[in-house]
Amino acid sequence: MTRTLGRNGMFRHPKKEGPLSQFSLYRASWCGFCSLVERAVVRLGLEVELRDIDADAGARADLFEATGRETVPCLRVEGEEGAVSWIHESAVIIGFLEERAGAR
Ligand SMILES: N[C@@H](CCC(=O)N[C@@H](CS)C(=O)NCC(=O)O)C(=O)O
Repeated sequence: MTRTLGRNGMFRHPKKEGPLSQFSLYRASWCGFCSLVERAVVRLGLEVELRDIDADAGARADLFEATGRETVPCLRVEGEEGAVSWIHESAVIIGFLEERAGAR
């Protein structure tokens, strides 16, 4: 199952004219570190697709294929030109999102 926090999963830098990126948060409902990231997404007013690795076997498979782990939270970042990166660690993810939101 795919849900989106925010409007449509796409994010444009609110303060600068920047590239359009798409963020997908791989998460699980029981994961407290995931909740921390989700709260930051709401606080920062970002739009992030949620991919639940328990509810969606494809999401779990995508995460494992890309990272070699099933650890959540993990943020998939796809830039406008298609470059993809995967970020683990809730504190690192939140720091990245804060920077992208212009919050620091
Ligand atoms: N230090 C990490 C901890 C992440 C973590 O421990 N995730 C747990 C769920 S809360 C997990 O995915 N464990 C299963 C695994 O690593 O395969 C963070 O802050 O994101």
